[in-house]
Amino acid sequence: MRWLSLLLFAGLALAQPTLRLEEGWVRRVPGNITAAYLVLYNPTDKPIRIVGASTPIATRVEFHQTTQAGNDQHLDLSAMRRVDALTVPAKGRLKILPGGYHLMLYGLREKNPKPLAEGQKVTLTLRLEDGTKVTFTLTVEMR
Ligand SMILES: [Cu+2]
Repeated sequence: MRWLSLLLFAGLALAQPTLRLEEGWVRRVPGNITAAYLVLYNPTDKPIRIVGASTPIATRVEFHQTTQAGNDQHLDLSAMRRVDALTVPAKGRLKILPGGYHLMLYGLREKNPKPLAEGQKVTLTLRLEDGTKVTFTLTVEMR
């Protein structure tokens, strides 16, 4: 019986997600496009590359880098560029925060009968380079 418990415990430990979400929110906007921000911690000793993302509230999610400080607030399309992947360093953090990177969410109107509401919970699934997927819950906020 003790061995069985140990095996179960080991199994659970292995099934733990490789990335931890420390902070995450989706900006509440009236329009069809918004941005999501998150801080991810990688507890492993290898870098983790994120190659894709999806959420039920948007038709498409892209990784963007803000190229001019300050324009992030208005989601100025001329002040951002798309990047293919994001890397969370080994035993370190990736801060996807205003002025740096953001996740661009397109097609909100197609997916949501009502505009996003303050405090609404939104799931976001990240696809890692090794094929695994991790899902986090973000909150819709006006900030
Ligand atoms: Cu963008």
